[in-house]
Amino acid sequence: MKTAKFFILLIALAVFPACSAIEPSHNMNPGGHTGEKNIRDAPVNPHDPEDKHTTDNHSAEHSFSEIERPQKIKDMMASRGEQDTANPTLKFIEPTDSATVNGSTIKVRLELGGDLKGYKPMKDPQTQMGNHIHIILDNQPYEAHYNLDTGFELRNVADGEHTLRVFPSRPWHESYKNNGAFQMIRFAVKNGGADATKPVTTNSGQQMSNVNANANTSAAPEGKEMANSKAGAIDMNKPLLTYSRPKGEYKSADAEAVMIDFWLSNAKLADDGGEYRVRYSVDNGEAKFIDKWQPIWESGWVDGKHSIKLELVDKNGNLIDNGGYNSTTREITVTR
Ligand SMILES: [Cu+2]
Repeated sequence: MKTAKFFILLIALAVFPACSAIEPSHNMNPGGHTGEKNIRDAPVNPHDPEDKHTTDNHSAEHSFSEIERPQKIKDMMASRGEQDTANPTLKFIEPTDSATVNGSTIKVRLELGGDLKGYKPMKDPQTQMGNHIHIILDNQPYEAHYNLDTGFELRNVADGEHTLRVFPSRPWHESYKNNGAFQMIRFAVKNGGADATKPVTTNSGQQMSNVNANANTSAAPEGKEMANSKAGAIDMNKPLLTYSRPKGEYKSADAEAVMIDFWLSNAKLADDGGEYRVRYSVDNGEAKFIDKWQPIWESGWVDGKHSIKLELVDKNGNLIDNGGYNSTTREITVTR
């Protein structure tokens, strides 16, 4: 049976020269194989970039490879002066930890501190880029918060328990990883009356609504309609992996190298002197490992939807569970 499926796949690959022609199902479970077989001791770069569409023993997967930090990001870093060595810290002004909010709109107000070295969140009107804060409700994709003066509104948040995670980010979405940069709180919504049937924008963009319910504020806060979610059963003292990137849509030059970035709490990776590893896979493919807490860049993307899975595991490859947040799968769209 397995062999038969494999041959059907070979035929499919031969018939469709572009792999995007067999999406969308190919990226979820290619050929029915689980992607689990190579988990242990997987070499970092076993795929020859040249054998992308041939029909050898791993033809069902595209070949992704880890590449070094792209030059354009190095250039941006160089042009930012000392900012990349800053140690920004965040503090929740609102909501506070364990707060109960009556209403489905959650106002998030943050205070930035620490050794900033010129770091300031702000969206450049020309480039639509800039330093910003990543705000994560429960384990949803993050929202980008650029203007700390106006605050950010999470709208249509469902009744019940929630977690909120925040950390500062650079214009290219790489997070700051210093002590105090990451903050996490719990809060609850009561009688909020959120509409669970409301269509929610996908995670593919930063679609900011201009509708401001509060007519008295001069500058409208940034904000977003949130998908229906609730908090995981998180132990804040246990190892926690926070998925940050990739997210959304990657077009043309941006699709050449896609950054994988995350936040780690209460856990050190193997090459940082700890006992944990971050395991990742693309399109349910071969499992690879990150043993140092820093972003990596992957190349080899073809047009279409792709899934990225990030997990926190121990040295033996066992998942370290923490309320479900330590194993997160996201979908991105690539248009080259
Ligand atoms: Cu970002």
